[in-house]
Amino acid sequence: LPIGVFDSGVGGLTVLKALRERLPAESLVYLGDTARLPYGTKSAAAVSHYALQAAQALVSMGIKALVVADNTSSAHALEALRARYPGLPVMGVVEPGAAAAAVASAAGRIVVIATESTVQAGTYPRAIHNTRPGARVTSKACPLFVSMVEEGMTDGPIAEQMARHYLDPLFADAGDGEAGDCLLLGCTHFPALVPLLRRVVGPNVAIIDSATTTARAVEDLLDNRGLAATRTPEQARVRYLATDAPERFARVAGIFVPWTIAAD
Ligand code: DGN
Repeated sequence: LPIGVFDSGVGGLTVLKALRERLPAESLVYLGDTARLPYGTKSAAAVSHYALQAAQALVSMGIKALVVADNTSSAHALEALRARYPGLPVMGVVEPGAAAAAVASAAGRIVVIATESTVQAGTYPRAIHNTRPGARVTSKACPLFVSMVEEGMTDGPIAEQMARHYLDPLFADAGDGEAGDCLLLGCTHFPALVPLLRRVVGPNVAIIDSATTTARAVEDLLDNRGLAATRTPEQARVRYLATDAPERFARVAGIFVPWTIAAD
């Protein structure tokens, strides 16, 4: 059976890409809920409702594990999903990203950037404090980054101005030792901005991408449960489903993955 990967839209392809790199022998089925995106501006109740429906669609198709690539759904609905499917391994992006940031941050001054709804949920700070109770966590909603990336503006003067608008206040070193020392990317779209973000925050800030940390966590989870694929990478299949506008999905996908996609 494949691993089911769910996102509100196209951005979760950053997680799918990390999964393919880490677990090339696994078949994957990706569901982007393009009909109802963005989740990032919606209430906890709406996001949870959507996430449970999307998970049900994947479960009905037959999957051996569920990866919630969408940060907003992971922030609001992970416990509900685990409770609904007790026999199914369910992995979100918040726990692996938070744990990696807690370890990578030298001084424990972590800045989480995410959608408004993820920030509101407070799940990232809670998860970071589970690993590192003394960390100072600042959360910053960066909603404009999402549309900017979907427009293909991952660098250049406008993108840089936007990044400085959001991040300079949190990373500018005023000499008081208060500047952030770790930037946690708490949204599917943000890995596409890494070269720009690196320039803006400088060389000494650890940048943690929850897509790659999640792929590692999924590998461990499958190994622990004895569910890892026994086939060869050539036999692995990847399928893409979108709940609306598959043409737009396929087009915007090019920003996130270097291969061509046809969505059903
Ligand atoms: N996939 C969403 C997230 O990771 O929070 C970003 C896109 C959105 O729904 N706004």
